[in-house]
Amino acid sequence: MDLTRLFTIPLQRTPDKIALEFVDPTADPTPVTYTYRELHRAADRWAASLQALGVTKGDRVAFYMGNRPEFVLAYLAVIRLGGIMVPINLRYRRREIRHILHDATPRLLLTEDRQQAVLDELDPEDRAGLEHVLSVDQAANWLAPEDSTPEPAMVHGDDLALIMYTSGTTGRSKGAMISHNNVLATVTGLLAAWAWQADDVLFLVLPLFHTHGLVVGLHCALAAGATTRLRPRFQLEETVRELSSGPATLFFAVPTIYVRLVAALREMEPRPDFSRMRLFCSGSAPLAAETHQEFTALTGHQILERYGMTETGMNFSNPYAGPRIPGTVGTPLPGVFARIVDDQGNDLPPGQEGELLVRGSNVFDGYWQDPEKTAASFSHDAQGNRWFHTGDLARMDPETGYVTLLGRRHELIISGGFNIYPREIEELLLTYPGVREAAVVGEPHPEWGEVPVAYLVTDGPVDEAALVAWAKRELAGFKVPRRFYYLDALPRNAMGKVQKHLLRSSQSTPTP
Ligand code: MLC
Ligand code: AMP
Repeated sequence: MDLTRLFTIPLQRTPDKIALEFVDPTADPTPVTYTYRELHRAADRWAASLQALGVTKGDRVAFYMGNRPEFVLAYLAVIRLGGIMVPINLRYRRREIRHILHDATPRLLLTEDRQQAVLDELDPEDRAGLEHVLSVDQAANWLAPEDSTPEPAMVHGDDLALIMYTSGTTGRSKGAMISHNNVLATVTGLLAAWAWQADDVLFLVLPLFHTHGLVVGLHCALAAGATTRLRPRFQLEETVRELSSGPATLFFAVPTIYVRLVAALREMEPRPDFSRMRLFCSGSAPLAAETHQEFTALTGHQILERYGMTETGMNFSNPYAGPRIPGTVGTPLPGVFARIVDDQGNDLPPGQEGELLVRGSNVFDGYWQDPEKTAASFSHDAQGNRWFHTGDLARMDPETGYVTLLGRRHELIISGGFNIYPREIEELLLTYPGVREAAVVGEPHPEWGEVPVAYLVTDGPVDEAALVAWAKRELAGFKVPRRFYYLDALPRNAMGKVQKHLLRSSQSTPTP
């Protein structure tokens, strides 16, 4: 079974129901809507158009665009053809985009007019492998006639649907190969675990270029026959209005968004009434127990926190019916198996802290064209089962069986739900004239969770504004260090490895 069949039942049962509604409040405020039938037909037309452009099974199609209906149509079209979508974070800049284009070698890049300036920064050589760069704003010029349908493609569950780039410990991001079956496993697990209903209305403000927005949000809603009210991005006032007086029943967000909602609700008199909502979920980064509790006090709703990864889809969830415990991610979702192990890979008893390993149909097969990193990310048990090493440190409560995440084995920084690996920033900083050594660490931040800061050893004074402006052209803004500290030398151990835990306490000169 391929993923597009997930929508077959709503298509047969409720063809005239609104599947997707989109409004861009900053542009034309008129809603664009698609019923299930219209969505199906439009996806056929887009598939026929992409097929005419040469897209066939196994071809990668990169997406560099924001949330909009064309993203959904083009995505459905690509997977219907057996193509592989390669979404690119819209905040990514030259260095990150170049890497993805070189690594995934897509045949086609779909974008929108407003991203042209960023793409113009690429060297012609970076775009050399692309047969077409097409803007969906100009789709009228290249779409096939309205009732076109594609030649059917044989797509199997094990075929890839997505290559999603995740930040890598080795500096450059790795492409996680996600099959149709992987997505199906997460979707079917969540449909059951969260009691999705056809009359649900999802208010979706998360980016479709990540698992949270795409799989947990859009895919589940389409499979349930629900309605998705898609927005280009999170906007506080609009969200409060929608959750209190719109038709929404479901809201999914990262902790930064809940922090902003709590701060806003605290100040509002009279307080907006969210009683029509059925479920609030949080994930992608740790939700502080304080935020969880304050949200309940302000709204009467208990946020349901769940845990997932790009590589695995969703792994754990607090229960829909049952106690949702702040500071925990609950228990494994249906079909997910988990272990907590010590450094030697031995299972630990409940209550002890170790690395979390998972397996199940939700877990990806490996990294695109990277057998070494793939091999390093999995291990086999005595029965031959293949377990993915999440890199997340966890402890299971012996009484409740709920799991708490305690941190990471590797140096991942999570800022507002986006992942940052220090190494990538360090490598970039080292290419800047005058920078001799660089170490990047995460600093706690009340709104973003964490932000990156850099410790530099330089040959002399650095023009920091110029350094920041340069870094922002190369990397996504959220990866650019918020602060720079200057040291005479980085603290290193006998092996020469930088001792990052000592950095925060070291004598340094903050930003001059
Ligand atoms: C934006 N900025 C950030 C940031 N997002 N800085 C740090 N961390 C972030 N996450 C910076 C911008 O670079 C800009 O600075 C300034 O903030 C304002 O930008 P903005 O575009 O106005 O920000 P805003 O729209 O308010 O975005 C905040 C946000 C967004 C929280 C809504 O970051 C967001 O949608 N995050 C969700 C990420 C997500 O979906 N993750 C799921 C991954 S999947 P400047 O200086 O550049 O102008 C996954 C698996 C799982 O993790 O379990 O789900
Ligand atoms: P990504 O690579 O963007 O998919 O991010 C995956 C990582 O996000 C996980 O390995 C966790 O470290 C983190 N994460 C996701 N959900 C949660 C959560 N509920 N609590 C804490 N960390 C989370």
